[in-house]
Amino acid sequence: MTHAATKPATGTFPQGFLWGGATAANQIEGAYSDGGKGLSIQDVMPQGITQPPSDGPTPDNLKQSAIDFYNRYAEDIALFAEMGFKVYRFSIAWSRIFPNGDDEAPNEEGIAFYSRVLDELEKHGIEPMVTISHYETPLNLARSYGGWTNRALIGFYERYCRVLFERFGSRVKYWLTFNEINSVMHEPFMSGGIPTPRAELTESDLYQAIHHELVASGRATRLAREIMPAAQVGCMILALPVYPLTPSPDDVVRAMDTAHASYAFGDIHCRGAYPGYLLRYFRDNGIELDITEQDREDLKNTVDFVSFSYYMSICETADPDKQEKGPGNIMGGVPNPTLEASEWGWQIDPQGLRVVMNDYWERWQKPLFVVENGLGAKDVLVESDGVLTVEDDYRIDYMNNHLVQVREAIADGAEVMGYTSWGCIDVVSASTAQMSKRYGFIYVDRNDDGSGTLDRHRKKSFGWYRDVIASNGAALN
Ligand code: BGP
Repeated sequence: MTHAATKPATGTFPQGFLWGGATAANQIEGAYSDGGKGLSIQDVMPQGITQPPSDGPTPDNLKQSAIDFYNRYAEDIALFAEMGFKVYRFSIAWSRIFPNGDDEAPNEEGIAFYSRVLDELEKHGIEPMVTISHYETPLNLARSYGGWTNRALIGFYERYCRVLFERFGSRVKYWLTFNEINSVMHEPFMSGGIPTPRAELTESDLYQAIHHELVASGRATRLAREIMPAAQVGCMILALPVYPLTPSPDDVVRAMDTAHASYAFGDIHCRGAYPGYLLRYFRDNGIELDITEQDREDLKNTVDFVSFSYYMSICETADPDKQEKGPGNIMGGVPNPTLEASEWGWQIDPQGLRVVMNDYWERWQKPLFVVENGLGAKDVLVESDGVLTVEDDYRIDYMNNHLVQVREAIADGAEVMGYTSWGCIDVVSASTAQMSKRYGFIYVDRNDDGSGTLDRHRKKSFGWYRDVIASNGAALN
């Protein structure tokens, strides 16, 4: 690949490294029914993944108004520019473009909104990176079609992609097909728009849904190449390095099996075919999928780069008495006795980031992009020199330590395109739907009960990240 033409010296970041931040439409925009937008699955998830979905929108759903990015995008993007962002990763809400998902024609008001966002980014010289589907499947596709269990979604998704590529293709170079695609096995509703409760779904149902998403991703990649030859398309994986809890070979094999369950998504996206270990799993478990010849061709449209989120690592063990899982990013796993955890119980492991980057680079030899990483923490707004701020040294430590490991992975030889921290401005949490789980460099005055002015305040980490970007990483400790 051409991105990093020259290898950086040990301890530095490549020239042109894309520093920035990431968000998702449903966690920031609000205005859930404005501008012709239809409902998405998020409109019936007032408690995130902690409770079953509601029948319809409920007033306690913070995402319906979120941080009002829909109206305040210009102010927010100006703050990103002040930090020196080179790239901003955001998602397009499918239900703003196709309110019901199966509409024949797109909603022009939705297109106009994202066009205004792109204008603003261009004004500040910030490269856009678009996630096409980030946990916000149109509700109608979930309720009337069964979400991604239904092959019909491939066609609806392709139609949606065609509109995005035709309308925005000359302005957006970096595209991600599905956010954290490997999470469908664990959160079928949020990740795959599948309304059937997890306990009632068979593994065949889930793998069939996954297959449809993978085919859709391949078709989107082919379409992107036809319509926007200069574009780069990436897959997006929830990265979760798996360590054996003990040196016992039984634990090592168990860790390998768990790791395979996620590797499969990268293997298919990067190699264009199902890996042997997954075919074996299907055989051993009586899983038979409907895979057409055309599907096999579609899967061959492999991605240009691999993007991923990284928050934590997990352990695995074969010991039946130690199977209890700790909390974590969607999947969780057996806790690591050597690590500390965030206030939400996600174990903090900066070196795991270097491990996973080496692993992915060696496995797929595709450029990597860290598109999510950060610390969800409770922040306290204080006054300092007459300005409201947050003294978030804990966040600075977390991010510094992770970025040092990105630098190490680059020194190890991994080709890395960029880094976008998650929730660069405070957003509503995906898993808990709380505002109080904050990741941002920018504090948003909004509380879990919906109160607050929505004013924005620069945290201490704001200036720290600005210095890191301005020095291309040299300011890291
Ligand atoms: C990832 C999602 C994001 C995001 C992040 C943090 O799984 O892609 O949408 O929210 O995790 O998770 P949470 O919001 O649950 O703290």
